[in-house]
Amino acid sequence: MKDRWLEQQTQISYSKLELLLDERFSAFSETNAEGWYVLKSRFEMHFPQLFQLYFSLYKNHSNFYFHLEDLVIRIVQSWIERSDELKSLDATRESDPLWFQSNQMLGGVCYVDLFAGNLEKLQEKIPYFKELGLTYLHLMPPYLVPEDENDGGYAVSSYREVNPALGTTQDLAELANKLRNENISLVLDLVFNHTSNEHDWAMRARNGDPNYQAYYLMYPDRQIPDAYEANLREIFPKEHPGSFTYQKDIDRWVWTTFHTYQWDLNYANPTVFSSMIGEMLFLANLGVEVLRLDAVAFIWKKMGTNCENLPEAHLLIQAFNAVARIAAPALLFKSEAIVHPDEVARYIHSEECQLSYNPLQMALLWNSLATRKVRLLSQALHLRNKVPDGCAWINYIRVHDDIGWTFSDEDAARLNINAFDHRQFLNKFYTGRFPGSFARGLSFQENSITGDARISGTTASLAGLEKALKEEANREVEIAVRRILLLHGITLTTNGIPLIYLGDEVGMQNDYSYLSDPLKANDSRWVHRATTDWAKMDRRFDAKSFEGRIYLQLKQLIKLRKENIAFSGIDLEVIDTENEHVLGYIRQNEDQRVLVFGNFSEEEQMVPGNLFRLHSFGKKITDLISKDTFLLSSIILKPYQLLCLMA
Ligand code: OTU
Repeated sequence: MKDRWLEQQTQISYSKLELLLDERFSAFSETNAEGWYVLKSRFEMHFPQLFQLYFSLYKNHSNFYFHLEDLVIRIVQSWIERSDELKSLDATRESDPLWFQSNQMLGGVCYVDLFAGNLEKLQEKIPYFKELGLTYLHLMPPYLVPEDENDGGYAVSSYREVNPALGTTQDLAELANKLRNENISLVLDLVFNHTSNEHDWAMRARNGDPNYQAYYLMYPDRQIPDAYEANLREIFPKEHPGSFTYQKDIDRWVWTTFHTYQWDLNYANPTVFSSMIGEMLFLANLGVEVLRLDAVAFIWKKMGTNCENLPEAHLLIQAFNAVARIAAPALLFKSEAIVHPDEVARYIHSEECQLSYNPLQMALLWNSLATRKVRLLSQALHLRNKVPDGCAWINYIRVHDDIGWTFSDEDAARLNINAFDHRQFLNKFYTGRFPGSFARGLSFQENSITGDARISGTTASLAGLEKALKEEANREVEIAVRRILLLHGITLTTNGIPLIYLGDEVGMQNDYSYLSDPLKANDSRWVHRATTDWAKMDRRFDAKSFEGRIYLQLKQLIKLRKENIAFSGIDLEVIDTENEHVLGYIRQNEDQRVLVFGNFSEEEQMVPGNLFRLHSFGKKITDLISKDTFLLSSIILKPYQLLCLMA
C-alpha cells in the first residue's frame, strides 16, 4: 500500500526538480526541444519510482534533498552528453523491449588480453564473432587495475580509464561502436561492490580524508568487525580469514569481502550511490549495452545479518535501474548472484536486473554429467526456471569463475539426496578423485572448517577431453566431444541467452602454466583462463581434429537455434521422459513447437513413443539435428545425444 504522505512528497519533489531542470538546462532545451521533451517524459515516468527508492534508502540522511538534487542533475547532464547514435538506440530498445528474448541472441565472453592481445586487436576478431553468430560480447573488466594482483580485473582503480596494457578509453568506445554496427551488444562489468585499494577514492581515504573514508567501511579496532563477522560467510577463506583487512597505513580495519585489496563500498552513504551512478552512466555513454552487476548479493550491509541479499540491496539496484531508464534506457542489467536459487530469482525483474546468470542450470548440467541422472536438473527446470516478463536467463556452462554447487538443499532432499554429501561427491568427481571420474578439475577456495569447495577447470577438461587425450583412446575423445556438445545443446535450446566462454567452442583445455606465476598461483580459476591459441582455433574447420568436431557441430546447433522461432521467448515446459538419464522439455513460440531430449549417459537410452502423442506431436516426428524421422515407435538416443524433434 502506498503511503499518502510519500505520494505527496514525491509530487512536491517532482515539481521542484522539474523547475530546477528547466532552469538549469534552458540553453539545451531551447535548441533541442524534441529531445528535451523525450527526456522530460522519461523523467516524469520514472521519477516517482526513483524518488521512492531513494527515499527508502536515504531518508534519514541530513542532506537528503541536496543529494537528490545533485543526483538528478547528474542524470540529466549525462543524458545530454549521450551521443545521438545511443539516443537512437534508446528509442529502438524502448520500442522493442523484449529484443533480448530472441532466438537470434548468442553471447560470448572473453578476456581482451587472453583472447586477442589488446582492444585494437580485438576489433580484428569481429569477423570471427560474426562467424560464430555472437550478438552479445562480454569482456572481462578492461579497466585500470593495480599492476600486480587485481583479481583478473575485478579490482578496479578507475571505471573511466582502460588498463593501458589493453589500450585506451577511446579504443573501448570505438570497439563498442564497431560491435554495435555489427549487431553485437557490448557487455561490461559494473564492479560496484568494491574498488581496488588504488582507486582515487581509496587513495584519498588512505590519505586520511574523512569524506573518502566514509566511502568505505573502516573501523579503528576489531569491535565492530567482530560483531559483523559473527554472522558473515567467508567468501575467499584461503585468501584471508573473515571479511576485514587491517590497513597498517591508516590503522583501520577495512571491509574486504573478497581480496584484501578489494575494498567494499559503503552504499549507506548517498555520495557513494551518486558517485557510482556517475561511473555507470559514463560506461553507458561509452556504448555499453549491458552491465553485469558484479557481486550483487553483497552491496548492502546490516549488523546482525549475513549481509547478503538484503532487501536494501534490491532497492539499491532498482534505484540504479530507475536512473538508467531515464538517462540511458537502452542499458540493461545482468545480475551476478551465485547464491541460493531463491535468492537468485529475487534479483530478476524488469525493474531490477532484466538478465541474470542461471547458476543453477549451470551447476546441475555438471551434476547431470557426473551422476548420469537428470532428476535434479529436470526438477529445477520445472520449479525454478520461470522468469518474470521482460527478463531472461543467461544460460552458460562455464565462465571465468569457479563452479559452485548452488542448488538448494531442500530441492535435493525432495529427491532423497543429502546435499552436503552430494556436494562432497561432486567436488571429488570434478577434481578427478572419484573412481572412474572423467574430469580434470581443481578445487577452489576449499574451506577446511565447513568442508565447502568450488571447482575450477575448462568445459573440455571437466567433460573428459583432457583425460581422454592424455590417457585414453579415440573412443573416449569422442565421448568427451559429445558431452561438450550436449551441454552446449542444452544452453542453446533452453529459455534465455546462451553464453559461450570463448575457447570452449574448440574444446580449450586446462592451462596449468598459472602455477608458475606467483601472482596467480594461489587462484586456481586461472587454470581455465587460458590464452587463446589461434593455431588451435584455425583447426576449427578440420573435421578430423577434435577442435573441428566440436566447432562444426556446435555451429550446427547455433544454426538450429537461430532458424527456429520455438527457441525464442521465456517459456519452457519440462516433460517426464520416464527415463532417469534423459532430460526432456518442450519449447514453443508462435506456431512452432519443439520437443528436446538430452541423453546424459554414455549408454543408449530409450524414451517411449507415446510421449509424442501425449504432448500432441502427432504420429511422425523429425529430429532437426540428425534429420532422422520416427514413427510412433519408441526412440533410442545414442550416448549423449541431443534430439530436437518437430512434428
Ligand atoms: C565475482 O564473483 C567475480 O565474477 C569474480 O571474478 C570476482 O573475483 C569477485 O566477484 C570479486 O569481484 O565469489 O568466486 O558468491 O557471487 O560475486 C566468484 C560470490 C565469487 C559470487 C561472486 C564472486
